[in-house]
Amino acid sequence: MSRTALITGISGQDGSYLTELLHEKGYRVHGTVACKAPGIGETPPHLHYCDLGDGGNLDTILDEVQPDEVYNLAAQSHVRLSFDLPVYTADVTGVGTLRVLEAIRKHQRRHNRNVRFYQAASSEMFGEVSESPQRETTPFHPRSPYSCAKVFAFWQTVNYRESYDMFATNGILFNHESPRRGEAFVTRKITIAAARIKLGLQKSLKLGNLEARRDWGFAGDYVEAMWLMLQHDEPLDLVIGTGETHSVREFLEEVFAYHDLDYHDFVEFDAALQRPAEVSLLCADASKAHKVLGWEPKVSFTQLAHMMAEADLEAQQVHGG
Ligand code: G4F
Repeated sequence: MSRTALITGISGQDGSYLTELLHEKGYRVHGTVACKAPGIGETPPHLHYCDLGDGGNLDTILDEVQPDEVYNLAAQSHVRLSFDLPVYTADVTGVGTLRVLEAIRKHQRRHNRNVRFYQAASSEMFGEVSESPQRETTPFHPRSPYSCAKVFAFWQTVNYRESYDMFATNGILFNHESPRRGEAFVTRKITIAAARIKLGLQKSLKLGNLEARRDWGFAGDYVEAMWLMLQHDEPLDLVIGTGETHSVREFLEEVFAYHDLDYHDFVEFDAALQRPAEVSLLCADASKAHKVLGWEPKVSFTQLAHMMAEADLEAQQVHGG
């Protein structure tokens, strides 16, 4: 019998890739969107409006959908914005996860059924890192309202697992990008601007800290890890990343060089784009995920940068101007 999944925040980058993967695997896929979320990627067959800052209709949605698996991807996920909206971010990204967990716990009891839960935890929780690469045992030191909210959500997930014997897991995902990445994140901001500069549609690009280092992978690879985590025989918290770290400057160089451009001619520093506290270095040790799930990333840093550069060049040729 086909299984049913519920994805909160289905209209984001990860929601669209995960929907495609689950459809390929024969799932019925339902998703929640906040009222103002833009639709991207494949249109899911069953949409439900739900804002995790409220969550008042989660019980109804769960009773209606009767999911076997819930993927909690909904969040206010922009780190810099979280400094402007700290309470909102804590509510949606942190307490919102608790609202989902509590709704699942009650739903399981009402219907005497089991639901597997995936929480989109984040490498931002490691923050000011005490060791590198970061693994499951690396202590958290969050550096933003966003990552503080994610740490809260992480421990609530662990607590529901330990208190109520729920199949609740945390995927500690490092940065993952794609041509569907939101335009306010640095990789997509760069690939759009580089394409527009190449086509003569834009003259310059303003950026903040170019020295921050991230472990960037392809979102399409990472949703597979999410799914594998819920197929495993026991609920675990796992680090998912490539094990390679690159600076924002390196991504910039790679993308501009793809278009035969020198980024020095176009990029301007804008202090307003810096963060009150920065995460300087992230690099994953995903050896446990490899061992336990057999998961490995397939797309390299260079392939990712080129894939995004090419997709935005095509998009700007069609829709730019
Ligand atoms: O692309 P970013 O905004 O992503 P960030 O902050 O690493 O967070 C992303 O990855 C996390 C996983 O580790 C997720 F949990 C989170 O939801 C999100 O998806 O910024 C990357 C780096 C930062 O160091 C930032 O300071 O790029 C630097 N940066 C430099 N100039 C910029 C800019 N970031 C943005 N967004 N815009 C700039 O102009």
